[in-house]
Amino acid sequence: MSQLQSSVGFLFATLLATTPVAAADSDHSEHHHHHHHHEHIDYSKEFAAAQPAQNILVEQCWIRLMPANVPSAGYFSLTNNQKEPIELLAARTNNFELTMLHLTYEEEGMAKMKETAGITIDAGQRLNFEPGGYHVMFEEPTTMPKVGEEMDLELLFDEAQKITTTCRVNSAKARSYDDE
Ligand SMILES: [Cu+2]
Repeated sequence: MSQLQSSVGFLFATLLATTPVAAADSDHSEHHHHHHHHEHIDYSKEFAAAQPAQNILVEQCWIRLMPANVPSAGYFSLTNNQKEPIELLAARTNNFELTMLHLTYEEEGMAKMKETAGITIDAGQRLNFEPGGYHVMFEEPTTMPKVGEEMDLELLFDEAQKITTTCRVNSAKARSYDDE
């Protein structure tokens, strides 16, 4: 049993969702399995019922792919060209069992993580998901993507709207869409 595996039970038992990680630079390499999985809401019915969104743009989606036993992260830019605020509720992919909306933030010089229930983007605004901020977190791979391939990602919004986008799969050392 690796040190990571043996520490998981301890982490689950003792840590809250906002767990300090070692380096502000990195969202995910130190970001082991310390989420509150039981708080995760199942949106599969809402995904199935949702219709394609109009006037919401998802651009430059990329995945920072980590080894299978470590969470991977997804980033993109989201533009709300609708006349009302929109709320991003959830994300899903066929490649990972567990997909969460996550926010990295800094507190007392430490980078921390938390799961966010919904992310509002005002009319006419763009929100960039990027290292050190909002990201989609992927765990429990069912089909592990490969660097250089593409991975589909579905985003669910309020008002029963959804978007499917295609993400570039980049390596663990990537820090941007163009940084393979
Ligand atoms: Cu995260």
